[in-house]
Amino acid sequence: MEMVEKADHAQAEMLKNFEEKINRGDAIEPKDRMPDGYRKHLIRQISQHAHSEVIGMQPEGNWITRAPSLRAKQILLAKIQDEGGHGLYLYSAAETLGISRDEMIALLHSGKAKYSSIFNYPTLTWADIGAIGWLVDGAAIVNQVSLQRTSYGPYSRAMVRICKEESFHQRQGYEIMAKMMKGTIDQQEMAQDAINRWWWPSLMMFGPHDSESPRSGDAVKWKIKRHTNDELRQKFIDKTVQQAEVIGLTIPDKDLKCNEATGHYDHGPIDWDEFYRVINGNGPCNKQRMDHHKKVHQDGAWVRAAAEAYRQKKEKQSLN
Ligand code: BYC
Repeated sequence: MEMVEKADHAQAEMLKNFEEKINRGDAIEPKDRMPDGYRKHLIRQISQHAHSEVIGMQPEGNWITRAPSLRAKQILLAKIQDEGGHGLYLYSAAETLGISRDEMIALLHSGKAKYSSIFNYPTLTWADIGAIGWLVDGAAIVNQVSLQRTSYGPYSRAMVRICKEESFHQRQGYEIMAKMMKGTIDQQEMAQDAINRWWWPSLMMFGPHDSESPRSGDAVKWKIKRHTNDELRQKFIDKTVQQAEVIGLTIPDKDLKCNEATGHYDHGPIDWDEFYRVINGNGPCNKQRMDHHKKVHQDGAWVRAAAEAYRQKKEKQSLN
């Protein structure tokens, strides 16, 4: 009985210290004691974020061989390489919480871990590469700037670097769209078609409305999320509508209008049936994305085995 009481007391003390830290706005670091729910919440979110970065390389990789100039190809290659790097920082941040890379990949392959809905749509034309950079990276920046102040130290620090690279990505996408809008009628139509297809899925990247978001309660309480899904979506809409106007693109939402009372753009309804279809594995490219990831992971097994053999050899040498 006494031992149970002692354990309860220690648990209550840990919770009190943790909550005080969160309330003061201090970062939680890997060696700090933290509630199990906080650890699990972060493992889920950070690993899903990492998977999104890596799976996101697929739709863009599809256009490396078809980029319209050497300059465009170099920029696209650099961008895709950055996304791979973001995945690696994020897997490392998640590993500090006590899960291994292998476990995270196994959860992805079994369908238990999600990745961003946006990467289950196909890239049909070069303008889609512009739309991804401008809208998808644009949406990612809005979310990630907010996450720079997330309460978990390693996640917050990874975000600082990632945001710097994402702003270059957003600009390269906007440049592609701006260039096409100054081009031929066919190019302008291609750019408009891309925004017609990518606009609504980009809004879905922020997740369900706050009233339908089961994870938000804990995330806000623990300061993992510093802004809610709807707040960030609104921020993205407000800044993107103006960018579209500057280059002559039309946002495909007939209900979109500036609300003078709030100072924000009101928008039409989002198709949440489509969102849930996609996150439950039935989007246009879910199967293709997962099949490709599994194949490449399997094909790369020899690289992981060689790296491990090299590590063991070095360890042995250092002991001699
Ligand atoms: N897609 O309670 P909610 C990039 C899930 S990559 C799929 O609101 P939460 C880039 C959610 O996981 C950008 N699933 O959850 C890369 C939950 O399901 P589980 C990726 C989604 O976590 C390459 C359920 O729906 N960014 O930038 O509070 C090239 C209920 O949702 C989505 C991040 O990952 C979605 N869109 O909020 C270019 C940012 N939305 O897990 C660009 C970090 C919701 O309970 N993540 N779900 O089974 C976050 O900020 C938050 O996790 C979310 C969702 C805002 C995404």
